[in-house]
Amino acid sequence: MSQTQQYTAPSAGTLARYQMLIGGKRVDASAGEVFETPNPFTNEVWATIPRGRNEDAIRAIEAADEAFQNGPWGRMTASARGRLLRRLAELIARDAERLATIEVTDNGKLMSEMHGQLRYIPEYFHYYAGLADKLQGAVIPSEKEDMFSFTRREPLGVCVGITAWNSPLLLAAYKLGPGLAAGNTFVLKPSEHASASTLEFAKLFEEAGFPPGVLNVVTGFGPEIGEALTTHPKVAKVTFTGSEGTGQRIYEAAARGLKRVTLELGGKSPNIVFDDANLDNAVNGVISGIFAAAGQTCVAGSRLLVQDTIYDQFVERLGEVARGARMGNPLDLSTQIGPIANAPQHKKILEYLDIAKSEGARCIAGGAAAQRAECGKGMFIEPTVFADVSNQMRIAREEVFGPVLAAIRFKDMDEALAIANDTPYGLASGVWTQDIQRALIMSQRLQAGTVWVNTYRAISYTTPFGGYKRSGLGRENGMEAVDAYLQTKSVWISTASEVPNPFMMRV
Ligand code: TXE
Repeated sequence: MSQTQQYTAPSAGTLARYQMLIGGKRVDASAGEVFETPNPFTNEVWATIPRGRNEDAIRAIEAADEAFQNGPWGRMTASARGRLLRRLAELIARDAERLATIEVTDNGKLMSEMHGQLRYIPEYFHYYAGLADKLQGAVIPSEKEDMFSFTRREPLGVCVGITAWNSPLLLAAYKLGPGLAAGNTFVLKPSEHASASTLEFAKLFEEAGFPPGVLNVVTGFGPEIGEALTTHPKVAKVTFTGSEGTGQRIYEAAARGLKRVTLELGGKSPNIVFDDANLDNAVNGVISGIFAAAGQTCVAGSRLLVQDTIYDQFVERLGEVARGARMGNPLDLSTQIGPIANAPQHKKILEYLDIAKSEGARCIAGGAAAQRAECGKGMFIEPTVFADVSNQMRIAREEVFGPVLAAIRFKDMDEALAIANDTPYGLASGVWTQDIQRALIMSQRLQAGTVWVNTYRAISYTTPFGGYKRSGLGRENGMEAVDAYLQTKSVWISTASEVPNPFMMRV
């Protein structure tokens, strides 16, 4: 792909009309309702999405349950499940460009990033395809001479995956890879702000040869469709990526049915720069943490902690990069900062810019909606750097989810750690230093599910990902992720010729 290659939105000039996937059929919402989805760069409606409600969720859950209980999926060998996942991976790779274009049109992410993501997502499915037939139980060395015991690792049943708008397909891969490898069936609900790529992706399941009902996709607004998804008795597990508030509601609803839950919520991740760091690399690392994807990432390094000896010069360098960043059409490969994905998020970021200013933070770059010609009618925010931020300000405590950096000073490692850990969140963190001892101590003492040293925003299907504290529950990615989609059954087989005293427990 050349840097100058231009892409066009999938349905330029026409309105795409999407349908849900339930029980292997593409269907409208039962009530026939739809909602419109705008392209955040042009601000024009480009597609309609079914406005599913609880009754549609119930249809999908029943289809997933039928596929789990009675369909060929439940009887399929783990190796055969792996083969289907590998085929799916190949189809995603084949369609990477098309799927990436749809996601960019829907949520404004950069094509340069999405193309990379879509080429990487197949690796998730290859990894978990390989794991499918290695999920072994164990033969237990029983202390009872006449007993043969072993364990089986079995799927949970119907899993509901609820995803956010910032990376719908990547988040779906986090959930479907381990969940399907383990033998579960799924109902997936993408965000109402970016549903199209997931609906398009679902078509590949049919082509790959998955039995009907193994993956179902419903769409709609959380409050209108969420109750059935999180409380229906046939749902065994809910796995969610989104905001802390919605995560809490889902956790409460799922708890009433004693469902398993995995939650990946927001963060206020510290990116910490010591004065011995390679500062060119640190500048790039801080930029990638906060301005990539216009800051709309759960791991955004939105709190920059800089050692006081280099604070002023470092922050000024960031200001320069921010002011010079190329904004514009996300489909253009040379664009560095695209639009904000949706109107409520744009409004929320603008509110935080006002809050930061009223709290006394010093704005050294950006600080407003972008008015540049190349931004057209899109919902853009200028990449923003606030200096002289204290860790008690709201701009340092609450997730903004936009290109807004809050820069805080520290004196030494102890103070950096105290500030970094003084947050309700714990999703990620970054450390920039050339001192190995300091890097190790920091990685040990930072309260976060991920610590990046001299890098930022790196992910892998091989490496567990998830939050400490209020950033979530459980882990996605890596071998550990699959455990959350399995339950253990212990099987006891007596080799004795008779049953001993039936009035006593067999201990
Ligand atoms: O999130 P929600 P929103 C954060 C970010 C952003 C804020 C709001 O700070 O500003 O969340 O974004 C579904 N039952 N993150 O409003 O509400 C909803 O339909 C069941 C961080 O989009 O959490 C969507 O599919 N489902 C995040 C999903 O929950 C419900 C990434 C997420 O929506 C529901 C994106 C209900 N009652 C935003 N209500 C991250 N961790 O990366 C809503 N939903």
